[in-house]
Amino acid sequence: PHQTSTKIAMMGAGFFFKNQTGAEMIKGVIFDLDGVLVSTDELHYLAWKALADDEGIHFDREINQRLRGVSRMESLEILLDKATAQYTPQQKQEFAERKNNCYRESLAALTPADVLAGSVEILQALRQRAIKIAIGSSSKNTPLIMERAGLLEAVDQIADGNDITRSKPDPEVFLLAAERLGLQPAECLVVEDAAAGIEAGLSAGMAVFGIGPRERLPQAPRRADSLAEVTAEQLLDV
Ligand code: B16
Ligand code: MG
Repeated sequence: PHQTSTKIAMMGAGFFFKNQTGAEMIKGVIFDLDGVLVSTDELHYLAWKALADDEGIHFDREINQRLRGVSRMESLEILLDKATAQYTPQQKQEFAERKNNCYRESLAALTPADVLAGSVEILQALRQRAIKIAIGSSSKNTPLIMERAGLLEAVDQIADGNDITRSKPDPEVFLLAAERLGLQPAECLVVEDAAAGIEAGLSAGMAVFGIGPRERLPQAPRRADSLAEVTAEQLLDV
């Protein structure tokens, strides 16, 4: 009898946490940072471009698109695809540091005005609905960006490039964000602008919402051009 009542209670709990479509109820939203809440893409581009120009390597905005959501060292490897010379690991480390110093200098000028349209409204609307909010970013500069953008108070937890060993499309950063929110992966929704991030969210077993053009995010089950075009209800309606 005890087993039966436990089973009924568990079934009841399961029923309670599912919506009409049978999907898990979303209790937490994990936002990617660059390209979703803040537009730092141009600053990344200018810093990589300065490095490439210094080293006489061809680099343009089209190649830059491939760096979206990709870690710093992986981004450097993509940039070096066009290089004719071979570089030692020490030289690569120095290149990455040089790019990062240039990028961080430009972040000093970042202000809350650089927060992308619709972000603050969505964050507030989610808070009002008692939805937990986390950042799941590949960037090791996340703490600086969050502070400069004035977003630290708007989120409950942060998981970023400093916390992980495997970057997107590996799900590590999103699984860590969910854990820090105290939620199961199936209770979380990931909001991402990069194909690698969509893949990471899906393999984490989370609901996923893409921000950006369809051509860039063919794997995204749902998408919008920007957060300004979606309401909190639409985001949570999985
Ligand atoms: P950093 P996200 C990513 O951030 C950027 O989209 C990507 O372009 C960048 O290379 C990566 O962070 C690492 O950034 O050099 O600052 O550690 O989109 O995952 O928030
Ligand atoms: Mg991004």
